[in-house]
Amino acid sequence: MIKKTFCAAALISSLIATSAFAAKWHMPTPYGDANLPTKIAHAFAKEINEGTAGDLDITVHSGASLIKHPEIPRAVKTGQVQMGEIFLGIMGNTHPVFKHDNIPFLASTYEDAEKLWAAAKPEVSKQLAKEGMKLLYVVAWPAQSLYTKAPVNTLADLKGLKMRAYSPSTSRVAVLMGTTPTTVQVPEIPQAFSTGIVEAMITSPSTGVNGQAWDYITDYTDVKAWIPKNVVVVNAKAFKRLDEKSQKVIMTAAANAEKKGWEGVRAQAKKDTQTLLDNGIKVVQPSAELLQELSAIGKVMVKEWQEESGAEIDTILTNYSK
Ligand code: PCA
Repeated sequence: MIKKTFCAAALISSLIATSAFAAKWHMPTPYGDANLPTKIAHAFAKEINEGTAGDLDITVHSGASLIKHPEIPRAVKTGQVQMGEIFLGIMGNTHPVFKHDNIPFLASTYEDAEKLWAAAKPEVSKQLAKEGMKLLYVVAWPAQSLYTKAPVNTLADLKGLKMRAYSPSTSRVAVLMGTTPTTVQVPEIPQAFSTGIVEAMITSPSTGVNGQAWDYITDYTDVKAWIPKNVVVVNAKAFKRLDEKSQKVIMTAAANAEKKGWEGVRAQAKKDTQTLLDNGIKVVQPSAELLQELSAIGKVMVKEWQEESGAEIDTILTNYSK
């Protein structure tokens, strides 16, 4: 009897402890569970759940299941959710600093992409803070290459095609390529191709594999034009309200996540390119002329970008060239 009372009391006090201190946070992400950034997001949340002994319990809602991708920045900003993952480029219309991410040949190796991120990070972080968000980490996608229904030697081969876009900058790339941009989110890619809404796209081998690109395209020209990133952010007020120990757990988990991303992306790129090949897609290296044409577009875009917001962009470019 005494024992039973004790157990009940222990149970009640543990319930009180849970309800008084455990915070339940929600973290919407745009892409499905098969993607590297989403796997990293799950591991990140787990590390925090364990590191705070359950005081901070983060649920990852992948594949835009809780909030549609374009709505995620606002959801975090307004505190509707506490954390979120966003493709950096989609914020290009909010502020030009986010556009560093989708410019052809500004950074097309993983080493340069890391350098570009180091150069852009202070400005991106500042801008996010103005929007009430704290930067936690980024995860890079494999380099972006060209998917088409016929071989491509030069841009002339693409003229007039309907090109998928996924950010303001990629719409601009499409226009400068002589194609017509249409914004299509990842889950809608297969249907957009089968209904003729788009006829070509530039994205990672991962997104191609994810959407079984072999069902609707034949050629993959490995231009590796840019290496974009997802960013994970936390609502600044929600972060401030946490005790110091929990804040530290989050920042350590964020640093681990970012490291995992840079380490994992190269192998992921190789593996997914092989899967494209295995499924019958013709994977070819780009012609020198095509590369030249695309890098000329990159130069135009850097110039336009500088004109948009001189001071911040010059800081990024100066940091990057060091
Ligand atoms: N996949 C995402 C973003 C970049 C990538 O490789 C997409 O295609 O929308």
